[in-house]
Amino acid sequence: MSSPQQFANLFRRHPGNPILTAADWPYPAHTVFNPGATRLADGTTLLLCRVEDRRGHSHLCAARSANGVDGWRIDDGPTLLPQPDLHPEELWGIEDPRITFVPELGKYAVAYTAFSHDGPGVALALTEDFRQFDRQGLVMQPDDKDAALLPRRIEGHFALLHRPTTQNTADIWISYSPDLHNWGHHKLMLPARKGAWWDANKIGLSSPLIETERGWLMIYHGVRRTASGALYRLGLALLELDNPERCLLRGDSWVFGPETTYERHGDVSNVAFPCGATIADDRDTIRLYYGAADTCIALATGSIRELLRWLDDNGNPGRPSMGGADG
Ligand code: BMA
Repeated sequence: MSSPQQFANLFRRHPGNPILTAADWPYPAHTVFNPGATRLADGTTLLLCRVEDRRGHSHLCAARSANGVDGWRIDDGPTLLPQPDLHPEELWGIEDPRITFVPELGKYAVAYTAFSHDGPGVALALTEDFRQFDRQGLVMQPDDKDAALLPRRIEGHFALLHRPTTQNTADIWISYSPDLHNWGHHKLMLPARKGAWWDANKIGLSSPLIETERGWLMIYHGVRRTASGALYRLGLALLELDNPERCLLRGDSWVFGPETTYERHGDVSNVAFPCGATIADDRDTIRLYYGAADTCIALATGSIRELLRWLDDNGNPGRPSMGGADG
């Protein structure tokens, strides 16, 4: 049994939270949440927000800000709508985008959840400007979600992290492709921990992996089912740069979870769910954009250096039988 871990306030909520709500939208929207995030070449922060309408279906809408905090310019209408005629897997909407800039392509890859009768699946679209999108269709069949591409090839192959639902569990997997169309070499990467842990029942990638000198920093969400519903909180792991299947460190404790009113109460209570993060000009400050209670968008900031230090002090390489880092 490992000793209790040190509590740290690794992410600080922005005092202006929530930074975006449906009331800010230029057209009718029920809720706005779970945004993908990136910084454009000129430094502008772009959020690709999930917007749910009153049918209960979601589409994506871009919001841009010079400082990533306020002064958001929101597209006048939906930026990316479901296209069920061409893509029946999008019949009930598109959700939870995660954005990766891929220098080799000179394009942003947006991995999102396409939702239909068959359940959630992973779809991919490429874009240069978040105005025109080149849809690649489903890349992982249902049930699968929480996906993001790595920004560069690993041993000659594109790599996608995703979260298939398998028998009784939902763990993070990695798959590889030579061309973004054909996918294979599927490997279990990080398992839900089972038992009495904060990340016992389901885990999934939060923002896309962050490349650091020490390895790929992973922020993931963990779900614990309780008598009064699910709790969504965040944990950290560090993966080897040239072989992200190898987990170097995984923290036993969660580092961020629902505490404030806007995280505790909403359409789905007790949810803090980031799909995107950006790095500030100092190359250390991380801005984590998250959906709060499936209702609005909030921001918390942290320091990559502090997150790595916390993992050094509190992470462990784990053992397969414990569902730890090497599991
Ligand atoms: C997950 C996803 C997210 C959502 C979360 C909490 O399974 O569907 O879109 O924010 O549940 O409801």
